Amino acid sequence: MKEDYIARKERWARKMAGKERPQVRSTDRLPPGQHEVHNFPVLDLGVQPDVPLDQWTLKIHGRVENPVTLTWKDFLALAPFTDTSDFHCVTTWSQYEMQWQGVAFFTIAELVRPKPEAKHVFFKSYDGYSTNNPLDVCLDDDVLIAHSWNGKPLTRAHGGPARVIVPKRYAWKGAKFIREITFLDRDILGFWEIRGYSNSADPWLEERFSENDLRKLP
Ligand SMILES: Nc1nc2c(c(=O)[nH]1)N[C@H]1C(S)=C(S)[C@@H](COP(=O)(O)O)O[C@H]1N2
Ligand SMILES: [Mo]
Repeated sequence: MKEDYIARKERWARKMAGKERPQVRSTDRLPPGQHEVHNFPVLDLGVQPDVPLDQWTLKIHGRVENPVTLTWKDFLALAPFTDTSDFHCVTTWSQYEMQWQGVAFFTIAELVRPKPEAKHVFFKSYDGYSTNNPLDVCLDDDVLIAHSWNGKPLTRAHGGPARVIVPKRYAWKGAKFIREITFLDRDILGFWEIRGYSNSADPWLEERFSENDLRKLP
């Protein structure tokens, strides 16, 4: 795990320095069962919480050496990160070339310093939503907490003030309206994960529903 962390950190450092070569994209970049859209649909639980920036905080805690509660000003003072990735919603739409600006998850990890037993991350949002990911998934060099999309501040509909983006997972694994990030030594399922959606959620493996879910049976 230690060596793995160092390898990830090196990749992240190269990316932060702008030295990472652009990803090689396959000509067939659409995951199975998806179709391409250009209109960035909105998906939520019917609530788009209004969080004024002077009241916004992001609490980051759990199995870490240095728990923090960031204000909006603190958040913007962290190293800026920009990345372009494709976005895949489990309801079958995908949108390519989404440019996100914000703070790399790796920067957050460096700030709070996960303890050795931290293996999982739980995300909670201002609308009551939650989701979970393994720590190694979060430490990929394209995962970030975004405050802007295609050069403009995130709208409330799209999860502003800030949202998590995990490009290699279905989009429900990225919490909009992010409020709290907890590092854990065990896995806790989030909002959709306890309602029958896959816990691993890899679009290339078409992991939409959990293995025990009846909807997967013929
Ligand atoms: N807080 C919160 N985050 C969320 C959701 C939500 O309902 N609430 N929906 C998820 C789902 S299913 C998807 S596809 C994306 C949608 O993001 P968008 O509305 O910007 O397209 O956000 C994810 N994150
Ligand atoms: Mo979704």
